[in-house]
Amino acid sequence: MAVSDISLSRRGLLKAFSTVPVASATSSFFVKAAGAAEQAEPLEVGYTICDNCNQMPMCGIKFVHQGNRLVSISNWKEHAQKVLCSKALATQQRLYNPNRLLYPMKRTNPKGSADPGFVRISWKEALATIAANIEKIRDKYGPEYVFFLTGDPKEPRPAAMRLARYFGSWHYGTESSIACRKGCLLAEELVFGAENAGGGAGPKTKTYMIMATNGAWSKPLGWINMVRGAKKRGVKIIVVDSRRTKTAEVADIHLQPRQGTDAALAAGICRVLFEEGLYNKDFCDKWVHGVEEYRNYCKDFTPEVTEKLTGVPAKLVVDAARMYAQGPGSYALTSQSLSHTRNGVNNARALLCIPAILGYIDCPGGAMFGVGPEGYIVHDNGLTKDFVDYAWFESHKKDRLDKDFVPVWNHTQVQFNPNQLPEHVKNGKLKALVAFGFNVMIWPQPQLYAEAIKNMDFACATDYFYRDISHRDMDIILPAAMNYERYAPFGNHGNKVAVRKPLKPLGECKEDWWIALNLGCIVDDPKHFFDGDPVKACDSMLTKWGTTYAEAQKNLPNLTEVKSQKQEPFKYEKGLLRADGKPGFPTPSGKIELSSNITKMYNLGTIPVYMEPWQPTDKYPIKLINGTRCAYITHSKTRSDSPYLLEIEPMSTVDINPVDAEKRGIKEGDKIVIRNQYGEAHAKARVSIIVPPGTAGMQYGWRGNQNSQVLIPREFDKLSGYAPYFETVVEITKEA
Ligand SMILES: Nc1nc2c(c(=O)[nH]1)N[C@H]1C(S)=C(S)[C@@H](COP(=O)(O)OP(=O)(O)OC[C@H]3O[C@@H](n4cnc5c(=O)[nH]c(N)nc54)[C@H](O)[C@@H]3O)O[C@H]1N2
Ligand SMILES: Nc1nc2c(c(=O)[nH]1)N[C@H]1C(S)=C(S)[C@@H](COP(=O)(O)OP(=O)(O)OC[C@H]3O[C@@H](n4cnc5c(=O)[nH]c(N)nc54)[C@H](O)[C@@H]3O)O[C@H]1N2
Ligand code: SF4
Ligand SMILES: [Mo]
Repeated sequence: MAVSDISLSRRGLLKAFSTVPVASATSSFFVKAAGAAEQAEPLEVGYTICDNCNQMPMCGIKFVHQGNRLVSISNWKEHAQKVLCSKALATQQRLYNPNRLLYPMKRTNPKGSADPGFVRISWKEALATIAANIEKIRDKYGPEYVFFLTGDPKEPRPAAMRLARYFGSWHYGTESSIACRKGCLLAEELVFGAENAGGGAGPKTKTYMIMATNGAWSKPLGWINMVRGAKKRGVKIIVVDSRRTKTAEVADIHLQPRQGTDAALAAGICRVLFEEGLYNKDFCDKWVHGVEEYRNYCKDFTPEVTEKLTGVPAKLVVDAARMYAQGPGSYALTSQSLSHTRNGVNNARALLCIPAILGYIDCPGGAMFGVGPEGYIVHDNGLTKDFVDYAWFESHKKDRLDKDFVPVWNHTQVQFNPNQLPEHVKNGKLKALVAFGFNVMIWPQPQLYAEAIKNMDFACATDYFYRDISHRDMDIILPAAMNYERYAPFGNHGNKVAVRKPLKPLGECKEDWWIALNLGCIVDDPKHFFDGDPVKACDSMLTKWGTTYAEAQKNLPNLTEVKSQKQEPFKYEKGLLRADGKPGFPTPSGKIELSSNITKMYNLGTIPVYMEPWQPTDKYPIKLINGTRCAYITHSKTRSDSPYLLEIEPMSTVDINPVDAEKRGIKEGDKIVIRNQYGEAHAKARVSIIVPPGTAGMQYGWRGNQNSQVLIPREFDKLSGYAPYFETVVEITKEA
């Protein structure tokens, strides 16, 4: 049987759906569905966690099922994140999408064939084949020649990382080591020595700076309600965003820098704080390293120079600095946008210097460091340090292939940055890929990465769907159970955990944790893999926190409280931030570092300097922000999986300012072509003031000739190794 990528048209998909007995979110269908099967099994309640925007921790879903059939979903009111968005409602359609991958598949035609000839095989054959292939490579070359990768899905990560660990490969990467929050996390670690993306505006917060995040569309709905609530209480809100977003519309001051110029804006704001004596001198003297160096650097960034570089009016630069200084202030740092330019990490570091010199860190009303149960390190890095043997990954950093490419990343991160995959495969350094939820379109110039994967000795992936562009030249594709059908992982919210009461998987789907653990049982000692049981794997962490999966299930619908560190201010004074227990921050100097000792060590500068981003040219006069988030889309996923969401936007849509549209004779809804020296992509125009003149904005992730990743060059930030997805310049024309 040959499978093709989602081949049904939207109408075809909708038609297919009408035959699938799943309820829509409307109550009329619910009643009908329930009534029709009255004689059969009773209606029961289940609980799970939404995964449709790939964030962690996610929102809770309560669902009604009849036997193994999902009937309806609703807010899980006792959960920490309880208001579901459009993408969550669409997970019902995703679950019963007729194109779901339901069985393990193996390719039967040679790589590169128009039809890969995938045929159904048993789990036994699938796992044995994968194990045999990667063991052969381990025996012949070494375990590090096998590259383990998870895409944006966060839920498979702890199990996948554990598999890499006990297989013996330190080449474990994720979407976050390719292009996501870890670029900003790296900035936070360079400045504070630890993760601190800010947080909400608490009861003691007086001023709140939202740094390049449009949480109205990118975060669970509670976030924008938090911002609106703060505004009502009189908190002064400053939004730094190159577009006029829903979030920016709540602001008291909206600073709208030209894309990629945030380091100049931050230097301009810090200059005002220094010159007017508004910064916290005592805090800086005691706890901040590099103040004089940065202060000297900022001297050139007068409000007028700042205006020239960033486009932000000089008066607003001054007003914003004075307003934010009336703190205590908090902030929210973007998950991704700032990090997706060639100077991305420095742009993020520079913005973090503002709250740092004001002393807004780890104090009441300011930005606190996160706390959690023992060893908790969020799912990105494996849930707990013990679970993935963090220390082992630390000890192998210098063996990793990214050490010359991105030495600062290599020094600070346990995940391998695989953005040079084409080079590593060409040089024979990576020979096999074991992937979980992987999308080749994550990369700039994705065709080069697809080619690299084709040239590997062996490749396999787990996914909800067969994705032609990512999977066609792989050897084995495995069907992953969806969020309604799995136990692992549990959710974590501060001192509470959320477990699930799931359905049985459709077809022969298996949860990612089951797949990773059972593969682990073959290639290594089953004791390391809990005999292949995801619940036992969860219990290895939960028992340390004072509960078990079964106990937490008994508490449903309530979340279960676990032993956890208490949140408290001034942890740095009490020696609670550093591994050695001494007061201070976990940086080399023990202070907040405006001037980084780590970047200095690798001759990559000291303070976060401004670097001019690529400028529009006569030929390519429009700056393209290629990939902002939008409320009803997640990356490449929701395009074909959920007809509800395609109804809202059936094709790639580019925001273009009315001035630019008029110049080009483009009207709302016109088909357009976006071009630059690297390639072209097709889309539809939305004429909108969300973008300023000279800038266009779009979502990435559309397939075929709408794939905008071809427009991005492989030029990487020297600190993070991330691609400049948001920095490109293009021309946009009406399609002939
Ligand atoms: N131009 C541009 N490029 C970007 C970005 C941008 O803004 N612009 N953003 C970057 C960022 S921040 C991110 S996070 C990435 C997006 O990262 P990607 O990894 O590209 O994200 P998705 O499109 O969600 O693709 C993930 C794949 O995993 C599958 N999947 C989903 N959930 C599961 C699961 O639980 N298990 C399994 N086995 N499979 C699953 C989906 O079906 C899909 O095929 O793109 C990055 N690249
Ligand atoms: N609905 C939905 N939610 C999601 C996702 C999704 O796909 N869909 N993906 C999740 C993932 S993986 C991630 S990483 C997060 C990302 O979450 P966010 O970081 O909030 O996402 P973006 O919308 O990409 O970027 C935020 C804002 O940065 C602005 N911006 C772009 N470039 C610049 C610049 O140079 N300077 C300044 N100051 N502003 C700039 C953009 O205009 C945009 O409004 O969202 C997560 N949430
Ligand atoms: S924000 Fe929406 S898609 Fe994301 S986890 Fe919550 S309900 Fe799901
Ligand atoms: Mo991301």
